Amino acid sequence: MLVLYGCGRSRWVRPLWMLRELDVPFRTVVVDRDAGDLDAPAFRALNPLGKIPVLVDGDLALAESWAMLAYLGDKFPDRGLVPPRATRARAIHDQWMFYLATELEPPIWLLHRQTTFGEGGQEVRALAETNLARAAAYVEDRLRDRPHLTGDAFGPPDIVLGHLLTWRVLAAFVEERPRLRAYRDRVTSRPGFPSFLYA
Ligand SMILES: N[C@@H](CCC(=O)N[C@@H](CS)C(=O)NCC(=O)O)C(=O)O
Repeated sequence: MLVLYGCGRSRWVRPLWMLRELDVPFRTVVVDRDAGDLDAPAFRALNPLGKIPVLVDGDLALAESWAMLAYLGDKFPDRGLVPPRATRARAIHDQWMFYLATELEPPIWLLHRQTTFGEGGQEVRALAETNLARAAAYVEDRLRDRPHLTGDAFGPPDIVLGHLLTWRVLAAFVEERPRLRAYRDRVTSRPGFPSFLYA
């Protein structure tokens, strides 16, 4: 059986959401970061980086939430959440995944680190805010005439974007942008979204 390690509102929300959307059997292992679970040798054997999420499928222990979404989509092709490989639809899907990974998440991560842990000075913060505004404007424009990032169908890019838009550090930013706010509310209203983590 598939086993997913993680906790809280961390990036494990992404594969957890995906598994719930796929409606396939899986088991979760909730780790206690404060208790040092991520440093335990057994966990480091799964992910030497000591980070969550980790998805275990037989003898495969997979790190990186992005890879998990693609793997799960390909593993359960009949669910139709990830388009078949080497198709136009898959190319667009992958384009959005990589855009989110390389252009949108990094400035949000920097803002999170600075706001929460005081890392980086004002220059770093200003750069992050500029890059965030640019990437978010592109995403907002994309959502102007389609309900989801790749078109009509909901998929992994929406899982990642939906999750990013729930980050506390973005609360005010999203509130000021009605299209992003409506999108976030719509995708996080899906039954697959692990709303119990946000109660
Ligand atoms: N690029 C990785 C990032 C994984 C990551 O940084 N996870 C964080 C939680 S969201 C973590 O485990 N941090 C270590 C810690 O909390 O001690 C992914 O997308 O899965």
